[in-house]
Parts: sequence; structure tokens; C-alpha cells
Amino acid sequence: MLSEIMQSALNEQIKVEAESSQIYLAMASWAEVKGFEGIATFMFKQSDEERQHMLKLVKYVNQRGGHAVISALEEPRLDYTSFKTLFTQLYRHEVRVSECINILVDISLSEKDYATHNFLQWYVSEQIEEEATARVILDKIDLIGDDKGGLYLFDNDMKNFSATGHNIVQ
Ligand code: OFO
Repeated sequence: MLSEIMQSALNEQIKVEAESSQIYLAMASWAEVKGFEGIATFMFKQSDEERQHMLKLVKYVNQRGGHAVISALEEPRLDYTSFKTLFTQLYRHEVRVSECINILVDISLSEKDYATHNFLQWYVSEQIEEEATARVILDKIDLIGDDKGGLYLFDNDMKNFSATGHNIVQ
């Protein structure tokens, strides 16, 4: 059984993951309209993954005798001036999500909820991957600079780039 404190903290995280999914969906739509097919594919995939992160939490809360709450979401407020800005926002967002996960881990320990602590380790690892992915992409963008050919190749490579496999051309 989850404590009240643990349940409400997990419910907060359900919202964070759902908002992450919305943010990446908005980014995907922007990239698609702009003709960045690879970036759009990557962002759609990211959006789906965040929804899976949310569902995993929903199932867990309900399985532990709690009630997963599905709440209203903030509209994503993004700066669409360039895809570099977009990826910088993605990186900052993932850093914020990692902070949220760390707070959850702290709560699980103070509540002596070792099952939840164990469950959260998956998210801890996932965040290491996602922050690393965002950093790798930002480094690539810096390398490309204003080179149009490089940008074309970058967009193409993004189709096959995922948080769990850094298979972009080096
Ligand atoms: Fe990338 O946020 Fe989920 O965990």
C-alpha cells in the first residue's frame, strides 16, 4: 500500500511525464511542418516513450492499491526560433525531469517504501540515457554550425536516433 505522501508524489510525476509527451509532440509537429523529417520522427518517438513512462507509473500506482490521477496539462510553451533552441529546451526539460525523479527517490526512502524505491531505479537509469542523448545531439548541432549539407545529414540521421541507441553518424 502506498502512503498518501508517496501516492501524491507519484501522481505529480504522472503529470510531468504526460507533459513531457505533449512537449515532444509539439516539437514533432513543428519539425514536421518545417520539413525536418528526421527530427520530427525522433520527436514523435520521444513523445511516445514519455507516454509509456506515464503509463508505467499509472499501472504501478493502481497496482499498489493507490489511485492514479489523470489531470489537466499545461499547453507546451516553446521557443521555435531554431531546432538548436528546441533541443536546448529538450535538454533543460530532461534535467528538470531528473530532478523530479530524484525528489521521488528521496521521498521513497523517507517513507521507507523500498518497493517504490526499487521501481524508481528504472526511471533513474532512463534519465541518465535521456540527458546523455540530448547532450550528444546538442554537440552535433554545434559541430554543424551553419553548414547546410551537415544539417541535411543531421536531419537524416535523426530518423534512426533514439535515447537508447546513439546510432547517429559520428
Ligand atoms: Fe524523459 O522523462 Fe520520462 O522519465
